[in-house]
Amino acid sequence: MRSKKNKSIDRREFLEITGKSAVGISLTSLPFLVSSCSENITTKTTHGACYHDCPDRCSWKVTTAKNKVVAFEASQNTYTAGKLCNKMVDFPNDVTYHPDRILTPLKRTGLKGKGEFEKISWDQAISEVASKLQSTIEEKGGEAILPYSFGGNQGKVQSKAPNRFFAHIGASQLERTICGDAAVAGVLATNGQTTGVLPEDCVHSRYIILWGTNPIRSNQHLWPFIQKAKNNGATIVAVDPFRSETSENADWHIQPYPGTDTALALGLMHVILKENLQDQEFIDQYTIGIEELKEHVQKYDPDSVSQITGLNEETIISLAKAYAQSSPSLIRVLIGMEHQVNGASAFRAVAMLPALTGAWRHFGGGLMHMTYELFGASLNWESINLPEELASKETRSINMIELGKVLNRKDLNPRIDALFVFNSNPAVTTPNQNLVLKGLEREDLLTIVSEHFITDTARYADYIFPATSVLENWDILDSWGTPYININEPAIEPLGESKPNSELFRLLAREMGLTESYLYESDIDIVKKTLQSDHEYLKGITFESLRKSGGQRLNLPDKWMPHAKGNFKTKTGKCHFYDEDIEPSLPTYIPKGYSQAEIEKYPLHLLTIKTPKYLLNSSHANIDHILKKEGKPFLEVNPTDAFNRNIGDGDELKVYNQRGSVYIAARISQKVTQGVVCMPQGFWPSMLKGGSSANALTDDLLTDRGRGAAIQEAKVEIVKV
Ligand SMILES: Nc1nc2c(c(=O)[nH]1)N[C@H]1C(S)=C(S)[C@@H](COP(=O)(O)OP(=O)(O)OC[C@H]3O[C@@H](n4cnc5c(=O)[nH]c(N)nc54)[C@H](O)[C@@H]3O)O[C@H]1N2
Ligand SMILES: Nc1nc2c(c(=O)[nH]1)N[C@H]1C(S)=C(S)[C@@H](COP(=O)(O)OP(=O)(O)OC[C@H]3O[C@@H](n4cnc5c(=O)[nH]c(N)nc54)[C@H](O)[C@@H]3O)O[C@H]1N2
Ligand code: SF4
Ligand SMILES: [Mo]
Repeated sequence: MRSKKNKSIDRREFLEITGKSAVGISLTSLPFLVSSCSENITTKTTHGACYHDCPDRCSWKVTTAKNKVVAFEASQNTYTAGKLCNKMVDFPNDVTYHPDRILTPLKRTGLKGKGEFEKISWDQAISEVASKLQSTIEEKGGEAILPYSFGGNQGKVQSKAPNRFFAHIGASQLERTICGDAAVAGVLATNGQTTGVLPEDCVHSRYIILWGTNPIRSNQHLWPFIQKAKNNGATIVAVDPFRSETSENADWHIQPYPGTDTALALGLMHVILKENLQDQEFIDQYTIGIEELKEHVQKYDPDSVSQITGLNEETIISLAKAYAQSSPSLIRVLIGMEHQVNGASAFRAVAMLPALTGAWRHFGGGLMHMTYELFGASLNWESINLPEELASKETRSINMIELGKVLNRKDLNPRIDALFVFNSNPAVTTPNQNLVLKGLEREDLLTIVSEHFITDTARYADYIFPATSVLENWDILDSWGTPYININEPAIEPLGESKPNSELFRLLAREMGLTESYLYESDIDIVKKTLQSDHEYLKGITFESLRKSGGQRLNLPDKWMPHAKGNFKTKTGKCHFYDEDIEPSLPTYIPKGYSQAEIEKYPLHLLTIKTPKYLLNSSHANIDHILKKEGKPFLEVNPTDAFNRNIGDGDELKVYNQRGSVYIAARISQKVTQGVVCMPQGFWPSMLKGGSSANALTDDLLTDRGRGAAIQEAKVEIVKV
């Protein structure tokens, strides 16, 4: 069913549109040509923003002619600063016009997982799916239906509008905690809010610790600001068990054993307090629990912490002193470090350091984490949140991380009979992949997927709906990594028969005879309503202004220093070193704990992280030229571990544990310390030998707080094949 016709804007089509000759141009350079040679054609410019689950939330400008994209460029006026990342520069060709894109509804014809489908009409697809959902509800109750979605499209309309439909039909609720919840739970326990130092303000910092984050890859637009800080004299430190590109470009790379950051942070506090480097005045005025903390960190002396983290004592002492004696000092955390069983505690402990040293007093000093609270506070979320009558419904919650377990549980009452996936690709991104795939194989499971491509999840679908790309639908986009807001105006009409997620659920609701008006609000109305707010942050920001500009910075105070004078958002208004309502009351290093037999069988700690340059989670991994650029995946193995197993550079390996096996070549390097191995996350199982990718090895364990995913807590053994 895959069409071979290339629908991208090639040179010939461009010439047809402009009627002029142009040689050797790339899509991103087209606007210049259009403006210089387009007397006879009308072009239209619209503004939009990146929908990806990425902290940068870039803004862009799309030029179209005759309903075709002829130029796609980054905006200059926002954090994007004129440059999209390497994953997105060619987005119109890579996704919107890609020949493999799904443009009609599809119905399964072959066995589940085979990816064999026939085209059907929207009328047929909607009528069959609505009637199957209806009979599931009648026979088993709404909770037998599980919606499964995540950050595939972070536009508020295209991610949140479907929630109303599912809440209305009484479907099981999904705990969407695979990313960020453990990190947030940790920081909130200490500070009560996650919005600390804003990204652009790091240029004022003189000591920056990038703790468990890899901005050169995952937060690319922050990197120029970090470089600017460096040019201004800042020291850049990376704390990461993997020698990431960021670590390589830092002044100092500290490489602890994975999952030991709680101990490291407590060790730094031990040294700071012992050396009397704390800011006693800040502590007295704005924190609670210093005496309990002092007592608690006694046991995290450099010797003990050295044994837990694998760092030498001198490293721990030097880092503590250098951090406490530099000003302004900044710690940047994001998500990566949360995916450990001790993940939330690590964030909780690290978040205490700026209060201990009083770093919050100085512009550019403190903790930099997320920014979504700025939008939470200022926009009118009534536009899209569940209305009270739905929010108060009590339906069962299912944690997305346990999808494999849940689909396979026969004793669940009711069992999951229908799975509705959109904005996510769980066959690749959810832990315990083999269990997820086994669940998706269930003949008695109705699986419905809305997608751009036949992903490894969609291959198991009974019905696939074609989703519009971001260039074809309205949306409003807040941000979790910047203070910029964007609206996304459709640049072109939907291609083929694709429809936005929001429209898919309006059609289903109508077919099911639902009458409540909150199920039928139009996308543009939701966008406009979300902006209806008198909040000071939105001063000067309107639907029309955003339509003209694309993105705007929230109207924040000139110097954003949230905790210079305390003002923590905890229940006491102070920073909590100690909290008797939380178990444990102080952040404590509690490792998973393995039996001796387990350690002997699977001695290596596996990291499966976002090292690919051109993939965004599992997105874009199906695109040939991207895969070619990305190159094949490798498992990074420390020379000693390789030597002990007679493994040479480039050898084909089997990486295995009790959950699965992945076949991948070895790259022997110092990027990991002895006892740790690392493979990239994002490749699809169907593309790799053996039909498994990274998540075949990961566990569906939950984190200590936040019910997040301890995906990076996996042990494996490797053998040459
Ligand atoms: N290119 C690219 N960019 C992306 C993404 C992508 O897939 N590709 N994904 C986006 C998404 S969804 C997210 S959540 C963000 C994530 O952005 P980041 O938070 O920067 O997260 P990661 O890249 O997951 O992890 C960062 C680093 O944490 C390290 N790490 C793992 N375990 C530990 C630990 O126990 N302690 C410490 N100190 N470090 C540890 C990893 O080795 C890794 O180098 O990136 C976003 N940006
Ligand atoms: N081993 C391991 N596993 C991980 C991680 C890790 O570091 N290691 N990271 C975790 C993290 S932080 C995250 S955030 C998750 C990400 O997990 P997912 O949210 O599943 O991320 P993606 O793989 O990007 O899948 C998003 C899908 O949504 C589709 N999509 C995009 N736009 C639309 C739209 O408008 N409509 C519809 N219907 N579909 C759309 C895309 O085509 C894509 O297939 O993965 C987690 N899993
Ligand atoms: S993926 Fe991130 S860095 Fe790339 S264009 Fe989108 S928001 Fe910007
Ligand atoms: Mo994420």
